[in-house]
Amino acid sequence: MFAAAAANGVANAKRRLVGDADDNVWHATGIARSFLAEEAEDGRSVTLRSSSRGTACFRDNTERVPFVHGETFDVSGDDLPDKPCVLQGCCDSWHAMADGRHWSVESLAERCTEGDVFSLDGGPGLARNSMSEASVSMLEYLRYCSEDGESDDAPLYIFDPCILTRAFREGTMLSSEYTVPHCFSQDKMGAITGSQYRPLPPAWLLVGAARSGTPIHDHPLNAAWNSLLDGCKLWVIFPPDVDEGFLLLDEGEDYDLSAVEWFLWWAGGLASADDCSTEDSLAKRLLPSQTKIIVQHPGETVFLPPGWWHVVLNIRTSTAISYSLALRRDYERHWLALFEEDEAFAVFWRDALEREKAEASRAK
Ligand SMILES: O=C(O)CCC(=O)C(=O)O
Repeated sequence: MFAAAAANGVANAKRRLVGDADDNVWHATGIARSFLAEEAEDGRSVTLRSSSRGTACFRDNTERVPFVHGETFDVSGDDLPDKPCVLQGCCDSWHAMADGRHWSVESLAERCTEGDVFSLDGGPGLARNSMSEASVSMLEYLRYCSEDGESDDAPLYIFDPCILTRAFREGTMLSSEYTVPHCFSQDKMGAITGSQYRPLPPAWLLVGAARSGTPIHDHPLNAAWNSLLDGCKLWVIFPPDVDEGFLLLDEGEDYDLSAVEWFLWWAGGLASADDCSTEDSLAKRLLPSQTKIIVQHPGETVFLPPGWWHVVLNIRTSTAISYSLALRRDYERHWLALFEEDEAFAVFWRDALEREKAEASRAK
């Protein structure tokens, strides 16, 4: 079914990411051999088991908000919650969700041109530093998900910044198959996208094999929304003022925990099997009380205000769309602090917004 050349894509990507290091580097922790993620029947919790590190249950404790496009929140996003939540209904009419699995990795592989390559992240101890260092076609990635990816401890993850400019083989733009929810349509950072202060685009296509994920990080100035189209994701989200000890960021300069290692570190903190059948799960006992846990299912959109730390694990092979933006209220709240920390950035941003406003009123 797959072209013989396909393996070279992943092999080359791995070489780009870890140089000529022994191939063992991808299997050194043994996680792939010993790891199991089980979703509860009610869809609200995930138990992670690792023979070497223990068992931990993560139970969803995050509010669901029914969402109607054009109605539920103001177009500026001013009345969005100040806490992470899950919006239900944003994706209901999206073509990307038609037939349930329209944007599954299998369907994307069929619909994308073979020559189109997508940026990858990931790899052992590399997740944060490997952004867009290598790329593969969707067909190569599909094969990776069911072959080498199964034995890689922290699998490669398509984290592609070109969703806005990509087309399927038949010419349809990817971005025409979903709609940005109206409350996220006004990005105050749009005026500085592409500049030194916002070099990365705001919109990403994420396609991740089971056990791939995004290591812990925050977006200090930007809100984010992430819609899941296929698969299942497990999120742990900490408030901006969390004690940094919970983030597991302080293990030394070269230490770069992949998402799966982060989750298993917590599992290792338990002496005996964690009981997921009660509300007294791992999260409740070990993590700070404001921690949000989300078991995200297709059609659900996670909303994150700026500054909330998050770590995300693909429990099954998953496809998602991820956007970041500066809401008007956040620009107003954070500008002064930004000015004190980085005057050049703050002034550049303010001036760009003023230019944008002047151009818009000239165009009227
Ligand atoms: O779905 C994921 O892997 C999370 C993505 C994420 O954290 C981000 O885009 O900031």
